[in-house]
Amino acid sequence: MILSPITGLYPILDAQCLEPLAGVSPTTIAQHMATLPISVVQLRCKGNGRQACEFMTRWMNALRRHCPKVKVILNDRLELALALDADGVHVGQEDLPIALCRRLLGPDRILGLSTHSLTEIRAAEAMQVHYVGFGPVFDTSTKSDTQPVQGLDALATVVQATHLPIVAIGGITQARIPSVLATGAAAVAMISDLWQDDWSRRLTVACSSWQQAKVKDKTLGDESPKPPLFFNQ
Ligand code: 3NM
Repeated sequence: MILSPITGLYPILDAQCLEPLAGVSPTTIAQHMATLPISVVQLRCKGNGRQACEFMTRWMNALRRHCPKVKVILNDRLELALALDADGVHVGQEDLPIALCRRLLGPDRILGLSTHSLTEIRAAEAMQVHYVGFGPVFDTSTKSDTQPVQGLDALATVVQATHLPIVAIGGITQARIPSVLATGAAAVAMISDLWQDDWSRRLTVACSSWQQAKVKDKTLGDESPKPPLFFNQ
């Protein structure tokens, strides 16, 4: 039994957003991640099958070698997750049905689902998912087919309404981390705010803002009311 890795910064390594950093190797980024309190990352590639296969294989190799304790979740590509022995899969509402994903993944691998309303979260509660993404919390230009912006109040409402860990996503920047943490969200998923020229500083700062905000939250006596989630592994 291990404590849920879905906590703190949940960086998404998105193939398109990483393109401008093509000169930086996955090894360099993975080595830096190994120095930070990061427990989970997601690999996301919306390219064709071959591009996704190459991208995810390259990153899996670098992450397994340099940060073996970090859980690696693949966006959508269940077949690659099995082939590459990833730790889990994240799917959207329109992707493979959750029951089928769970059957194929087996009981232990992490399964996450994107949601955009309390109704979708209620449905997720009856499924075998470990966490739900909820967003977009703020405006984002990274994903074009997103639902309307939800805002922090809606995020706080769904966090209170469910036992599932909520990963906040969409338009999250380092400056917004404290207000997202204050809602009780388990983790913050970030893409575009991380993958800039100064990615290394941004990763470090995002991790430390989360930790500082958490310490402040605890000092104010507002510890998360939710029990920790355990995985059988
Ligand atoms: N899913 P950024 S928003 C991949 O609302 C994704 O489900 C979303 O990227 C959702 O951190 C989003 O650059 C993009 O805003 C998040």
